[in-house]
Amino acid sequence: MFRFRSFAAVSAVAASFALGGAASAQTVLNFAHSTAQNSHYSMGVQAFAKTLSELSNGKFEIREQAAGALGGERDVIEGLQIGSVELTISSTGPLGNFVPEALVLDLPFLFKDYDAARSILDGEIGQELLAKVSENNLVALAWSENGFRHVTNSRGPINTPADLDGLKIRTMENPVHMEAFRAAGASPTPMAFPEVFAALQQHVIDGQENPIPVITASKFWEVQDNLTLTGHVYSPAIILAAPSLWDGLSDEEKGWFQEAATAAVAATRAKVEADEANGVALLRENGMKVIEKVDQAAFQKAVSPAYDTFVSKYGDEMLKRIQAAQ
Ligand code: EAX
Repeated sequence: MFRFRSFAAVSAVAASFALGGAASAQTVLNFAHSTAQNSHYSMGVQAFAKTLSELSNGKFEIREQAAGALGGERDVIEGLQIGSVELTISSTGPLGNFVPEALVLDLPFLFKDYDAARSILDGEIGQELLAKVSENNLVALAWSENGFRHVTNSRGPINTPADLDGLKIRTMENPVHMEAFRAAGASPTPMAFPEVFAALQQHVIDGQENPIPVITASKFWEVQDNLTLTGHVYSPAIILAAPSLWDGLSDEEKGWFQEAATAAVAATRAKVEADEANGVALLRENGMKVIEKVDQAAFQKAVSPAYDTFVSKYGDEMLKRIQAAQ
């Protein structure tokens, strides 16, 4: 029988039980992402944090680690696998290095618009791909959203694919994107996102490509004069948890995390819509020259060899399912 040393010890223990376990240690979880505070990803993290805190009665506290504070997206995904980071919202850019089946989502001009992308990712195909991700020492909670990617550069206006010729374009660490820009005549330079702003500033690279929410949140107008709305890739994002976190949760707690992820996706998508509505005007106000109308078919043709390379390596079964579903 455990004997308490003093009356004070007895009353302290009794008090903690009397508060319904509220004295149970609060768990602080790092939630990392590569974009700025209050960006589309950040709004998702904030919604996740609020929902989880409410559902868990304050047991779980989310600490947002924005703007690549814990490293680039590839580093953070590796961190989830070893348990040094607990949660992230990441583009699928580097994901294919861990889950090759996810590379199909990075093919240029695959999704025709936001509605089609969201419907497919929220449906059977998306759930199948989330399960595939979770087979690779990761826990995939939900598909979120980065947005349709466009090209910026500091050399001059890009009106046609020929204008990409010889441009040093930073790409994500993604073989499909690198192949697409190589096929179009550019010189793809893979780089972790936290290094991009400085590389543009120092003209180590001429340009980069990202969705409007990232271009605006990163203030790329400070280092890029030209934007062309190519819309060449729909960039999904994904909410991932570390297995070391997930395996320690009860079934009820796992349900809380899933509900929080659902709230996060809604908040991110809402911010993407707001940025899509207002971002181009903001970029123009800050001095960028924006080309809105391009011959997308010409760009689609220029990057199409990326499909041949992809299919030769990974087959076309999932690709055809996604194309047939829209
Ligand atoms: O996920 O690396 C990229 O260009 C991504 O779009 C960015 O980190 C947001």
